[in-house]
Amino acid sequence: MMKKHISIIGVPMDLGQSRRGVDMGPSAIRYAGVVERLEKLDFDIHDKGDIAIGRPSKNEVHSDGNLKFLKAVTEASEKLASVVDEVIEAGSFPLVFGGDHSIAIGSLAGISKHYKNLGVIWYDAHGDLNTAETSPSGNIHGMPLAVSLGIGHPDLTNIGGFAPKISPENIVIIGARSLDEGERELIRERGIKVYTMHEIDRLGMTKVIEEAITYLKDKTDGVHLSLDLDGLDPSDAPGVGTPVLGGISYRESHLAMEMLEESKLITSAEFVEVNPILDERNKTASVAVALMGSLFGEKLL
Ligand code: 4U7
Ligand code: MN
Ligand code: MN
Ligand code: MN
Repeated sequence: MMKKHISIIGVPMDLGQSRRGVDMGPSAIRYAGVVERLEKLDFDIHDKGDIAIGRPSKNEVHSDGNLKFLKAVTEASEKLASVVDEVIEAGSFPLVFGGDHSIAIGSLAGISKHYKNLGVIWYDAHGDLNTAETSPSGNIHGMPLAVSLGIGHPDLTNIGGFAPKISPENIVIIGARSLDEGERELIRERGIKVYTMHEIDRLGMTKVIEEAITYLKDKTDGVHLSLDLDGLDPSDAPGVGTPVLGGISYRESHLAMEMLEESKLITSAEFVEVNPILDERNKTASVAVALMGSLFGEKLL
């Protein structure tokens, strides 16, 4: 196999949610040794540094209805989309560090240009399928999957100049245990595949990932992994803004990453919602880095 290129892109964004601190996620992940770890594997790592995130003016909080910091999130998404686009254009694997999950709007905009049928694995306690109309919080980090389906404010759905970025039958959500009513409706209406904690407990992670791979393999030409650290149980990943009890374990997550690596299906990835201010001694960033190790082929023996 040719030595592959991974390009790291940090997105110090925290305007998609209300708990400040997640903007320090990229630093925490780098501090946990991600570059050194992945360099030990068969990859050339190019750390492109962080995208510049503009600070909004004081009166910009509720800029548009129930969409907090719409303008700043839109600008950051456009920037990220073009950086991700360049990285793929150059033949490198985009590995994006959040920042809150609103950054997936930009990642998916940049990535999906390059695929006819992009698949998405959304590893998360939440569906992130809200719109301004259904969101209980107005936080855009609860909306990126809906936005990528072309549902939501046009400033967001049209990032990169086209919509939608993905289709509902190419999505697999894994780890869901906190869904709002509007999200449930959207899941039913569009027939989105969801493995809630119930299915993970009942089938086991092995079967869940096997099924997800089978489901996506033939109909997609690339698969983006969007991993929200709150998909894991808060005991394993305490440094997140919206923790939900009863999550995926550290070990199940490793297994999932190892199986995805074996499948050779994943063509881009992002690790989001690491909040060092809420963390215990950088544990959550370290978990993220360990999972990246497995995703990129680290082996015990
Ligand atoms: B995350 C929530 F209401 N659904 O929309 C919302 F529960 O990216 C949470 O998955 C969203 O962390 C969590 O505000 C977004 C809430
Ligand atoms: Mn391109
Ligand atoms: Mn999320
Ligand atoms: Mn979440």
